Amino acid sequence: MKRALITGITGQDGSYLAEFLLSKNYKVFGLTRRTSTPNYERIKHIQDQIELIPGDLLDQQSLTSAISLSNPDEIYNLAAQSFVATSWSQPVLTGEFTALGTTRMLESMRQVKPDAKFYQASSSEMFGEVQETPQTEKTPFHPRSPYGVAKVYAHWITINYRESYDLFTVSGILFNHESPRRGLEFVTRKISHGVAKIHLGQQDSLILGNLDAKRDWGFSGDYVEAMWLMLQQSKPDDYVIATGENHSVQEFVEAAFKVVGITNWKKYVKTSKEFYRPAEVDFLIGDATKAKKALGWKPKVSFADLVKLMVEADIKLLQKNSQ
Ligand code: NAP
Ligand code: F7E
Repeated sequence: MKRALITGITGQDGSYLAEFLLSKNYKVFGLTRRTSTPNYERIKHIQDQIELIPGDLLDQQSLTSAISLSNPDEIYNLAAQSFVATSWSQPVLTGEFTALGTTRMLESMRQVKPDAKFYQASSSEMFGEVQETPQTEKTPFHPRSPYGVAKVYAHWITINYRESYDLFTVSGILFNHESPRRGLEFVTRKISHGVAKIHLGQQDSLILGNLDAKRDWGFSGDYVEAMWLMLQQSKPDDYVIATGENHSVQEFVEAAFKVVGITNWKKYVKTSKEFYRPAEVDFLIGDATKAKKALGWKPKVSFADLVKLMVEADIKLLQKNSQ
């Protein structure tokens, strides 16, 4: 039985990846940090099948212990301060978690389990102000937020440990991927949850920021498979994972209102400077040709299906909560 350690197991991707690896018959370990109230909402349905190990990206010893205890064949480093907007109000913490946290994980792996395979959660935010379209593994980076800058550091330190110590380390450059488990502050979930509330008469309006930003949105459940595939290759390499299609925030809004039969969405949507960013990433679209050829990966859930499944899941959730 293969063994995997997932950092960030309580997050969106961590929960889908844990499910996926269990379906492949892995023994799954997850790193969790201490909280004063439990935050196992996304993994409660599989909690009896996985083993949680306490630890924090800020604490080197706890990472070394987690790797030593789990003795993993594969390490998936998904933990990070992942919300771009927060990275301006907490830039140092974002650097500590998202950038240096990766070095700490790599260093602990090098010391304790150098033959493990390591996956780093790199991001399309590294492309920021895009230097070419569509973006590939070869597109130069120009990050536009402290988060993006931290991810560029983490990306290069992952490559550096591969080149310096001959470790099996890979970076997946994943474009935005969403699901009903997405945090409520990210724009897609904010919209699907807001539209569900408006539909149920629990909210009158939805206040958003820049409606013109365009993103290449896929489904998280599809993207965790790509992470696993990268670690099944004979050689470590980096891959872009994306749908190859992009849509504006406004298009997401329109599609979400359409799911509940509302066409005059402008009646409900307001914008506020509060949700604009100091430096915006206007336009992202990925080219996943390399992953398609080398990994045989392709996305399964379309944009329209993603919007529908998120809005419908939020309606169900709100109905359940109000019972
Ligand atoms: P998420 O839902 O925000 O989950 C982040 C996870 O990291 C949570 O489990 C969180 O734990 C954990 N974490 C944060 N700080 C930590 C610390 N100091 N020590 C230990 N654990 C810590 O993020 P996601 O959407 O699943 O994304 C997973 C990874 O992929 C992240 O690295 C993200 O930056 C990257 N990424 C995401 C996307 C996307 O579109 N989703 C695209 C590209 C890259 P708590 O539950 O305790 O907060
Ligand atoms: O913003 C615009 C906002 O916060 C998307 C993370 O998973 O994907 C994610 O980062 C766009 C931006 O995601 C609101 O200005 C408008 O242009 O959903 P988001 P993100 O910043 O793209 C990447 C790949 C990651 O790696 C990150 O970890 O939507 N927008 N109005 C808004 N955004 C938010 N959050 N809220 C609004 O009201």
